[in-house]
Amino acid sequence: MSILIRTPQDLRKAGGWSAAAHRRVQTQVGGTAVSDQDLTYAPLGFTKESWATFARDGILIIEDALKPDQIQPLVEALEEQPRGMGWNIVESDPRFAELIDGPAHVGYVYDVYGEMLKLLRSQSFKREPGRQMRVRWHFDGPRALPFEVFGGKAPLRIKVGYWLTALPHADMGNLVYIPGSHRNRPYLSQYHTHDPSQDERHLTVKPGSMTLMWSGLWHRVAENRSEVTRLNLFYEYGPTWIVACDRFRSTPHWASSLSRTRRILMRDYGKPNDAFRPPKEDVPIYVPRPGEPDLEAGRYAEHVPAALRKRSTWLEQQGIL
Ligand SMILES: O=C(O)CCC(=O)C(=O)O
Repeated sequence: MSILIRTPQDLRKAGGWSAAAHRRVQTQVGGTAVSDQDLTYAPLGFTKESWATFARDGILIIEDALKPDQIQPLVEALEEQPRGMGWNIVESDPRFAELIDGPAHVGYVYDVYGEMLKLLRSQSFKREPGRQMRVRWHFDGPRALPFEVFGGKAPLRIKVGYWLTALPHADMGNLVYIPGSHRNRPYLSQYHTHDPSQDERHLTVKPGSMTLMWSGLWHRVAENRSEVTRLNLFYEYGPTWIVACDRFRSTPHWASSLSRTRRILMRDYGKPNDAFRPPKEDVPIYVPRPGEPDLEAGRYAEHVPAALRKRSTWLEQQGIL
């Protein structure tokens, strides 16, 4: 069955990524014919409205990102994790590796980091009742010279959260955050304490919900006074030139077992300069979505290889950056 898809709106009508985005496509990228094996276009991510909410609040909450039958295998994989907090979990279980390019979220982070996309960290959390496994107020990333100093229009890291157990109310080991605190707020009087803030919100979500968090958002973790263990996963992304914080290198035989897209997103490069200029075999990760404007059309002479050309992100195409 073929579906005629010319624009992202057509794709939405066709049932979104699950129905159409993983269809094989053949296209021209930067003047080079890519008639390649498994090249697809990225699942849809932000709309102008959802970007505006994310930019305003520093957090976007998307319900039902995982279907019910996707939740249980992840719960089982997480329960098998030996520790309360797991790092670089994608290497520890194929059920977690599947999410490196998880179709519910990868379109969002691709909209921001485009062809430079990298998985910076994957983590699992089991926050058990009664355990003092809390985290004080902080924002993610460097403290002495925070990412936001370099420009606040887009985050330099986005943390995707998958919530596998219900968090219907506060004090269940919830993520606690201050909406909008990623904007012009490098200081917080409660920094490095568990003291409440009058502006804080406890994240309450249904299982299967997904969150996107801007790297500069102030957050902490509440005590878990319930009888339920909070189970969730974090997959954090940024551009390739930001260092990963859960690994130096991937295990070679594991990395070589990954699909092309997943292998690229791990960015397990032996040559440091590849972090700035990814090798030509890793370009492109995704081909342009149908109907996506080509801002680079006509800007390069033919001899410039595709891997050395700019390719605008969704944020740039929308005029947001
Ligand atoms: O577990 C959470 O809700 C947040 C954890 C956290 O603060 C962090 O990883 O930076």
